[in-house]
Amino acid sequence: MNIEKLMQSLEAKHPGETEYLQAVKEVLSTIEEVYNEHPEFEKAKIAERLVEPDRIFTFKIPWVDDRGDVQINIGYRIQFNNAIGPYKGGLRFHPSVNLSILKFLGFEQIFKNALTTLPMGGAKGGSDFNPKGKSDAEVMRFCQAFMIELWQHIGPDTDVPAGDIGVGGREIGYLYGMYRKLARVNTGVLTGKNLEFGGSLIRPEATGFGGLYFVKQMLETAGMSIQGKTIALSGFGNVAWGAAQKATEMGAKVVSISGPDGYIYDENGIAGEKIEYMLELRATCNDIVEPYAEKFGAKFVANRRPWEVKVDIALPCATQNELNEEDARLLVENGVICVGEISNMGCTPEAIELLLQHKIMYGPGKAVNAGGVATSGLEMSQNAMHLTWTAEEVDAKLHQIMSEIHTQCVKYGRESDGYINYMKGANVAGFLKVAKAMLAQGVI
Ligand code: 2IT
Repeated sequence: MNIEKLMQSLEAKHPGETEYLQAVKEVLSTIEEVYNEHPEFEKAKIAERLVEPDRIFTFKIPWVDDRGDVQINIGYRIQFNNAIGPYKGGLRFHPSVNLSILKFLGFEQIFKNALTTLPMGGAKGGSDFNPKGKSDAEVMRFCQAFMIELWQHIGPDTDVPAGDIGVGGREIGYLYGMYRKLARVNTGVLTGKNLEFGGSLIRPEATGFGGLYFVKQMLETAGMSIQGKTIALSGFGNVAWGAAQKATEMGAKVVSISGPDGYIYDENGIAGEKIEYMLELRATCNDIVEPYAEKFGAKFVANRRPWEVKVDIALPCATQNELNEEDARLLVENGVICVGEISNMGCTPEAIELLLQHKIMYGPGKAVNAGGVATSGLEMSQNAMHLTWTAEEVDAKLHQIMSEIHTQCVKYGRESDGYINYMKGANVAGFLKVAKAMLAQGVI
């Protein structure tokens, strides 16, 4: 494989799609070695076929706001690869959403979903709709208008969307309601549903829980314990909430959360009612964390990110490229031992490079945050069987899946000096599964 040539041709075809090109480059450069050991991959042009989505839908979403004004947003669904199972991946509603961001997320999802051991292909979608400050009725009308366009392209065995940033239980409910009305069927077409209509226990917590199961195993593999460690989290959404719960339960101390306005440093630890307060913060729809400082007497640092705090473990839980080279340098200087991306592509390539150079344990999002989509896969299984599992059953399965992902990362990521390159391990393991499936099914 000639990565340089392939990247050049992608840059020419998709100029300015920086996040997408970043995600592709990372995967290609880590699978190069194994790719070249398999001439059949080259012959079937697996890499060239993998980097282009199967298809992309873009559509206009007109809706009426509470003042009676007409609003217009753009909607997307990117069906990237379904070689190992139905397209699967979340919907993101955020003003930053564009084709590049959704293509990077869809591309990552292929490998993440392959790692979960469940039969799910990769997809992503969303809209530039900004949920901030919107009323419940506006969110409902927007979700309904979004689904009027999307419903024909999805289904329980074709493409199963879910949540991502800006899309939680409320939005999934409104999307599901409109799907059900249009398609006239009740099926597991979306995951992240409420319990009353086919949702799974543990799904809201799953990304954070899975992330902590993975990080705990990383530490244990290096002969360390998570007990008593300090943790910096970014974000204050579903993912940070689940992560804070599980980290606290494991005996670690979470000292930060963050929002677009800055970060909270709580040296006493964010536990108990303080974790539940994150839900309240989110419900206000103002997208700020500062009120936490006033309520609990903690420190608020405006317009900065929490990576300047001295901690043992840093867990980005907010969005892509939220931890850059300078942040990584600060973390290393402050003695960080592990950085685990619970957000997708949370670290910039320069930050990753620096962490690897210093042999810091680094877990990439597609392994560390795979518990979310894995539990979505478990929701699909329950829907297909028309039954529900207990929280204990789902949690046990999630635990098992995270452990298997860890094993795969170690298998393909261990270097000659014993250091485990989890990025390489995750990319190679995910890639091999998808590549073998594509080979076996011919050129299609
Ligand atoms: O990035 C992710 O894996 C998600 N947003 C969850 C996707 C899913 O289908 O549950």
